[in-house]
Amino acid sequence: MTTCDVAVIGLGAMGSAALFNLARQGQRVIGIEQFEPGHDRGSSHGESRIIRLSYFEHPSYVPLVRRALEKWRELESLSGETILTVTGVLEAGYPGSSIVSGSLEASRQHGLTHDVLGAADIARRFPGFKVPSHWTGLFQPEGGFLRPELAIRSFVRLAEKHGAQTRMTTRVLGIEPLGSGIRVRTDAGVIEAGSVIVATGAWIGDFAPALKPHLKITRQVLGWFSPLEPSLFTPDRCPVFLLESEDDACYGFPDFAGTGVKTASHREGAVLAAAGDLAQDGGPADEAQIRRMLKLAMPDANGPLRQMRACMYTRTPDEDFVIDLSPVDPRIVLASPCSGHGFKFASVIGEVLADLAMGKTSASDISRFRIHRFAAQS
Ligand code: PYC
Repeated sequence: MTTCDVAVIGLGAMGSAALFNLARQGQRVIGIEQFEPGHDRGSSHGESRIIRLSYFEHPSYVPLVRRALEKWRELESLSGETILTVTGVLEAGYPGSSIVSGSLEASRQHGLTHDVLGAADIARRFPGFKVPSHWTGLFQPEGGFLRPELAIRSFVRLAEKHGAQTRMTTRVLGIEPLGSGIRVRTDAGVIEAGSVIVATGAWIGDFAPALKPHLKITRQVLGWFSPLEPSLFTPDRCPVFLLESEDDACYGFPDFAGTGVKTASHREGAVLAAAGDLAQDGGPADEAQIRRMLKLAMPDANGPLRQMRACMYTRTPDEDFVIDLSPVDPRIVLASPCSGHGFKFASVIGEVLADLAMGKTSASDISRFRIHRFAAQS
C-alpha cells in the first residue's frame, strides 16, 4: 500500500490547482484522475473561461476573484504560459437584468473601475454588439478570459516538478476513513492518505452521498460561429460578453484563436442523471437556442456554425459553491460544485483546499460555501 500526506481525487480545475499548492509546500501528495488532465468530459474544456471582477452573483465574491487574479498571474510566471488575456468584459441586458444590476452593485461596493453604457454607447464602442435600444450595459476593463486546458496541464506539470505523484486514467472506487488516515481504493491499488481532497466536479455525489440530493448536473452546449464581419470580433475590438434578454442569458468570447466566436446559454440545460451520461451530441435545437441571442444582439457574429461541444454544470440550489470539510470526517475536504461559474476561482481555490487539507484555516473567506446551509432542505 502507498502512503502520502494528501491524496487529491480529480485533477480538473480545482484538483490540479490544489495538487500544485500542496506539492510546492513540500507535502507528499498523490493526484488521481480518471481521464487525462485537460480532458473534455467534465466542466473545464472548450478553449476559454471567463474571469471578471464586478461579480453579479454577489459582491462577496470580489475579494476571492482578486486573489484568483494574482494567482493566475503567478501561474503564468511559473509556467511561462499565457493563461489570462485581458479584453474587458461587457455585460448588457434588458431593464430587469440581474447581470447588469448585480455587476453594478458589486462594482460600487468594491470601488471597481466600470463604465455604465446605453445601447448606443455599446454600439459605438464595440461595433460587433447591436443590442436592443432599451438595453443598458456595464463594461469592466479588468476582466477577460482564461485558457482552461492549458491552466490545468500547467498546474499538473508544476506539481510534478515539485514532487507530486500522479495516477492518470485511474478510477477511485471508494474512500474510507480509518483511525490512521483515509483509505482510497482505486482500480490500480490502495493509497492511505492523512487527508483527502475530493474535487471531482460532476462526479462529487459518488463520494459525498449526503451532498448528492442537493446537486443537479446539467448539460450545457457551447457553439463556435464564424462571424460575418470577422474584424468586429477580434479580442482588441470585442470583449468577453454576458448578455441577458427577458428569456435567456448568454456568455461568450471574441474569436481569439481563429476558431470563431464562442457562445453559450448560461440558463439551465437538460438535467443529466449522472456525470457519465454526458455525450457530445449538440444538435439543431441547441444551435437554434444559441443563435437566438446572436440574432438579437450580435447579428454580425451570426455566421456559419463551426462546432458545438457539450459540458456540464454541477448546480447547487443557490448557485454558490461548496468548499468545506466533510461532515463525515474533517480529514476529507470537499470542493467543486461550482454552478457553472467556478473556473476563474480555481487558482485561489487550489490555495484554499491545500490549507484545509493541511488542517489550517484559509486566509480567504469561504464562509459562503459551507455545506451546512443545505441542512434545512434535508
Ligand atoms: O464563469 O463567469 C463565468 C460564467 C458566466 C457564464 C458562464 N460562466
